[in-house]
Amino acid sequence: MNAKRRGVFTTPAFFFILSVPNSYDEGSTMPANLTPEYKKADEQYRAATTDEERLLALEEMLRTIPKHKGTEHMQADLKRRISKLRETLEGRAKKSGSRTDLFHIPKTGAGQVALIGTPNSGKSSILAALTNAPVHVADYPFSTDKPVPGMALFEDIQIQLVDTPPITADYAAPGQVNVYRGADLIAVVIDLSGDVLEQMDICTRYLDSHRLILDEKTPAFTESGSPLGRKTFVIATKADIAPAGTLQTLKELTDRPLEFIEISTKTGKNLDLLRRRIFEMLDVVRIYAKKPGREPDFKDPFTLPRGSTVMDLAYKIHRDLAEQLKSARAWSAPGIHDGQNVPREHILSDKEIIELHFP
Ligand SMILES: Nc1nc2c(ncn2[C@@H]2O[C@H](COP(=O)(O)OP(=O)(O)O)[C@@H](O)[C@H]2O)c(=O)[nH]1
Ligand SMILES: [Mg+2]
Repeated sequence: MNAKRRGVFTTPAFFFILSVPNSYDEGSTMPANLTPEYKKADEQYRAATTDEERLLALEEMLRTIPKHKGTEHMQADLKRRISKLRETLEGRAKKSGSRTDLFHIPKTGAGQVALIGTPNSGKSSILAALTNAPVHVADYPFSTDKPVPGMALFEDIQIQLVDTPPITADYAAPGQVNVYRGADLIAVVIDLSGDVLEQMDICTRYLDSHRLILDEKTPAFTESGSPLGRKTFVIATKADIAPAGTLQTLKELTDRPLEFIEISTKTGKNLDLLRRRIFEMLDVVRIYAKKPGREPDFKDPFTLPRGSTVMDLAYKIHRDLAEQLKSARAWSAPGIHDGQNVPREHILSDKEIIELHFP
C-alpha cells in the first residue's frame, strides 16, 4: 500500500492532474507557491468519492494553504465550501439518527483515552491486553468499524480506553473525530515493525487537521480561547518484533514534544508502565471519602482533576448539601495531615482521606 501511495505522487499522471485548471481560482492560474501538502490534499479532493472524504480533503486544503494575500480568495472559497458541505452532512446525519451517536462514547471511570492508528497498528490488541472489552484482533485491516470502549484497571481505579476504526492517509470514518474530541487523552498507536514515519505522519496530519493535538508546540484553541486539543502521546507497540533502533529513529524524526511509551502486547513489556503513565497524564487525584466515626472507603475512590479542593469534593459527593459543609478533616502522608481540620479551599492530594462534616 505504501509503495502504491507514493507511486501516485511520482507518476506523470499526477503532474497532469496538477496542470489542469484549478477549480478554486475561477479562471486565473493556480498560485505557484502552494505547498506539496496542499497539492496532496487537492489531489485527495479530486479522488474523493464521498462527501465525507471531500470534507476531510477540503479541511486539509484549508489547513495547508499558505496564508497570505495572494491566497485570500482561495481561503474564503474553501471556508465557504467546507461550511456548506458540513451543513449537508449534518443534515444527513440528523435524518439517519444514529450515525453521529455511534461516535459518542459516554465517559465512565477516572478518564477516557482514545486510541488512534492506521490499520493493523495494534490498537485492538492494546484493548485486549489491558481491558475486558470484546475487541477483535485480526491481521487484516478494518476489523473495527465503530469505537469500542473497555475499562483498564490501574491500582484501585478504572480508566476507560476506546478502540477506534483505523484511519488511512485519505480516510477516516465520518464522525470519528468526535471520539477524539470527547476524550481526555489521545494515544497515537504506532506499529514499530511497520513504516513508523508514515504512520506517524498520517495520524498527526489527521489530528492536526482537526486541531486536536494539544502540546507546547501547537496549542489549539477555539476563537473564544478555550482549548480544543487533547493531550496526546504515542504508544509504540510490537516492540518484540521491531528492528533495533526504530523507536529512536521515530523519536528523532518526530518534530513534536510527544511522549513515547514502548510496549509489546505479546510479551507484556511496559504494560504496567503504560497504565501508570496514563493515570499520571490524566492528572487526577484519588480521594477516599470517610464518614465521621467510620472507616474510609478504600474500594471506590472519587477521582477529581488535580488542583480540586475540599469544596469540589463536597459538590461531587452531595451536590445539594455542599454549601452547608461545616468542616473537613484530612489524612494524607503521615505527619502532614493526620486528621486535622482543613479549610474548604484545601487542595486535595492523591490518596488523601477526607472526612466531611455536614450539620
Ligand atoms: N508481535 C506482535 N504482534 C502484535 C502486537 N500487537 C498486535 N500484534 C498483531 O498485529 C496484528 C494487528 O493487531 P490489531 O490489534 O488487530 O491491530 P488494529 O487493526 O490496530 O486493531 C495482529 O495480528 C496482532 O496479533 C505485539 O505487541 N507484538
Ligand atoms: Mg482493530
